[in-house]
Amino acid sequence: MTVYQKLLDIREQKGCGFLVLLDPDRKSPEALAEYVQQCEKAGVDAFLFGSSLMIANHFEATLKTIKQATDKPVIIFPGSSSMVSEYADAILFLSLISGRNPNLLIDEHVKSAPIIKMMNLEAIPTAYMLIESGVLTSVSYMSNTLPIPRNKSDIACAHALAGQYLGMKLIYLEAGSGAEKPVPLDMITKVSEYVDIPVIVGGGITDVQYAGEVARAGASYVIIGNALENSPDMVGKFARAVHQR
Ligand code: 1GP
Repeated sequence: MTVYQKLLDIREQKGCGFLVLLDPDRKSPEALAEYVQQCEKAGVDAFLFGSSLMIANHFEATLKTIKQATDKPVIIFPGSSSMVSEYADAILFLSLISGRNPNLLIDEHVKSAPIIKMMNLEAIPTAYMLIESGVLTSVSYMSNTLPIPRNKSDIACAHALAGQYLGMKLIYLEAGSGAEKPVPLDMITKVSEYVDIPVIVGGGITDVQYAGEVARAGASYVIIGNALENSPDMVGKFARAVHQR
């Protein structure tokens, strides 16, 4: 079964899936492996693995260690075309469709596609959309693109539908890691109702109640990074909030 099918099954069974972001720049491989086991026991459905910067030089070694620690899907969430590895279960093949930077609409893809094929890695075409979140985020700065204004759900809907018509399999509404304000609930509902493909929502979700509200607003998957890195004992509470939509 493909990882994409597994993600669809999770949404079907639980209403909303709970994903955790693992950042190799933040923890050692051993610490991440321990964290992954804790997350799996607490009800996490799958992991995204990546960073918009990648300072640490142990991408592959960390992935290998993580894969040995969990049976849940580990999906690369790449910050650039160099973040590809055969140790992952799949890769989000991201197009930053909210921006107008041609490198992130096609160029990085051309560089990584032959390597992904060679590694027999599952690529999941994903429409990645940055949503304004209060402060300039790393992903907005690094990608040299403007986010969609947070009060313009109609613009977000038009982008998401264009992504669907281009053949994307997922929409990712991203406020940015550590965002001051997460994606607004109203926008999540409107985009989820407007498109037929699943919607991932992440960035700046720090409290359990909001995570539940994101799920109830219509997100297919909620992704959390920072908030759990700082307090891993909260994983179970977030998982229950997301699954009880
Ligand atoms: C980043 O959406 C993810 O791509 C997670 O963000 O670290 O703010 O939870 P946080």
